[in-house]
Amino acid sequence: MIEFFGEAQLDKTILQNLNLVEQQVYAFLHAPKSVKVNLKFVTPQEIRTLNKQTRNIDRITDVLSYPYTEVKVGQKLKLKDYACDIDPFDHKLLLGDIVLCVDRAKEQAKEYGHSLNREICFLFCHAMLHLMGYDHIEPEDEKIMTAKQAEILNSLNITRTSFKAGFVTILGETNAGKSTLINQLVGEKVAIVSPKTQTTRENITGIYNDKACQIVFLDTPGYHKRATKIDDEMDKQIATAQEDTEIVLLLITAKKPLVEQYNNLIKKVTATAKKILLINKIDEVKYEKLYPQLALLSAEAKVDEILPISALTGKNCDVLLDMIKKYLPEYDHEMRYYPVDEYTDKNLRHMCAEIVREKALLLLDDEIPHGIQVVVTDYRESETPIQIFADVYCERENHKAIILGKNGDMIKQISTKSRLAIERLVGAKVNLQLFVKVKPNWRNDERALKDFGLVVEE
Ligand SMILES: Nc1nc2c(ncn2[C@@H]2O[C@H](COP(=O)(O)OP(=O)(O)OP(=O)(O)O)[C@@H](O)[C@H]2O)c(=O)[nH]1
Ligand SMILES: [Mg+2]
Repeated sequence: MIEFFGEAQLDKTILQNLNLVEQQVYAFLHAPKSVKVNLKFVTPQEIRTLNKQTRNIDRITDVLSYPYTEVKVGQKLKLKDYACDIDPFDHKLLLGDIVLCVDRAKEQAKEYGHSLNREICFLFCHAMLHLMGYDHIEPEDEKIMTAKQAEILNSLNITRTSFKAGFVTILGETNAGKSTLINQLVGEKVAIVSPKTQTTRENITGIYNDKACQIVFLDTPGYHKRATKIDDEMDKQIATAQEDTEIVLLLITAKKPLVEQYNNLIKKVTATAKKILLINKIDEVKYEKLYPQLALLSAEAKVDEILPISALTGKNCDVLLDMIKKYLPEYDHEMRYYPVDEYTDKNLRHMCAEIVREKALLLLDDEIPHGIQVVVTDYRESETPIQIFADVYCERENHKAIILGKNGDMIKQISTKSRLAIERLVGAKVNLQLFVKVKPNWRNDERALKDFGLVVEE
């Protein structure tokens, strides 16, 4: 039985769960039913005073326990051994006082990214174990206590109820590595990548799933100078990607001055969401060179977190996922915006067209790739091999000649590389046929942009 003291204004379910935790502790430790504890809710100032008075520590802590009865771990608690300590009114043995600071627990729940219910139950269980003789001064004892605590809370399903879900938008200059990062985080190729600038032209959704979380990432076109109508559309894509997102990842690269990049980027960000600043491509620079710049950046940047990563090698991407999870909203039920087996919002036709564009970007020099758009005109899945027909648009006749190459060599290379990548994607043999076409100045042509699906609906 718990006797509550003090104002906590806690949800009824939390109070019920505390009773369950208490009963479970007794059940797991084979304690008799006629025992009780006092649970006192206090303010941060009160727990600080108690810490000062009883532990000589000037700090606000989460929970304190004061045993009245000496109980030894592993020793069965028998009421007859404590006959003179039993309360004559209710015939129960008081194990001790637990003092809990709800405000501190609220802060910790936020820090750990889980519910207040889970945090309070955890703290209470921890304190109950102290009253039952457990402690964590020696590492060996700590192991035993932590295991028992997990066993009790797991049995009540308290640790497993939380689910995290939300939207995360990746922003940054062109070529910073945004598409490489989304592919790394999702574990699938959702966006094409190339060393050329302005590779990504529209927002692409990539979905990360695990047992307790779904993160919907949005890759965006990189910030770059405007020259044609397509650039205006790309700007609109970036703007819409910042609406209704929980977190923005701001990507800069370790290869250029950090503070300058940050200042340029932050000016363009409109989202009011949490901000995580990522310094990408750390595999390409020496840490000693980066470190002083990082120190300057930390002083300058007004963001929630800063993290150096390599999207290419995956370095620190696990840390990034944990960081993201910390800031995402928590649900007490499974909350998925997309089915668990979906990893992008784009269909196969679109992904095939993008693969062809990626290979063209990789194989062609300079200006031509930016004027290329690929459209899959036919996709016959029922045939073996799968038949795919695609038009490759460029802006001028002389560009067409370059894309075709001498004796059709270039288009053959683009086609072979694309076919192999598409076969990996669809897991089947493919026959790919490419047709090079000219659409003069299409990047400045509203109609053509609309036909290519590159106009943002307002
Ligand atoms: N060395 C190194 N290269 C990287 C890293 N991340 C990305 N790159 C390379 O940087 C280039 C640009 O990568 P993308 O992912 O296409 O960049 P982006 O930000 O999506 O570019 P846009 O779509 O044009 O905005 C590619 O050649 C990548 O392989 C990294 O962590 N390390
Ligand atoms: Mg990109």
